[in-house]
Amino acid sequence: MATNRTFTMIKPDAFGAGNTGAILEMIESAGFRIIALKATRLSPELAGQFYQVHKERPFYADLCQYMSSGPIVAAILEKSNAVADFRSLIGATNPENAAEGTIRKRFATSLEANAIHGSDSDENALIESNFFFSAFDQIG
Ligand code: RTP
Ligand code: MG
Repeated sequence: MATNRTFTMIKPDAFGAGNTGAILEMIESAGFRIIALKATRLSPELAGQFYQVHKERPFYADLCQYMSSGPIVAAILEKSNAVADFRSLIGATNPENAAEGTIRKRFATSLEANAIHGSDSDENALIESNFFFSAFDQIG
């Protein structure tokens, strides 16, 4: 399979708990190459734009508040089968259902505060990457 890319965010709960280094280590150990990386903080408006696909969902307002509650780390990652393999590495949305060895099993504290985001398609990976990074920020 051709090498391709996904996008991730280490969410405010995991960043605030000091788990960024351990999570990046799991990501690199799983064979993902970091193409772009930054620590930043979303305003409620930017969080709302990022998750606008969920704007009709009952958890949308809480999600925007939570995702803007503290700093996050955003990254673009490269690997063969990147989107699907990264979703496997992070585990189920609800950490109660996340498999052993996944990032959410190890670091998530609730359904909302679930430590990490992973793109759900190649198309969304590109949209989400461009939301945070210019071409200049990305190594080749
Ligand atoms: P993500 O987009 O962050 O990688 O998570 P996901 O695909 O596994 O889950 P998704 O359905 O896209 O939901 C986005 C994020 O919203 C929060 N959430 N809260 N309270 C709730 O019922 C609820 N459901 C989802 C989680 O932070 C989830 O990751
Ligand atoms: Mg999602």
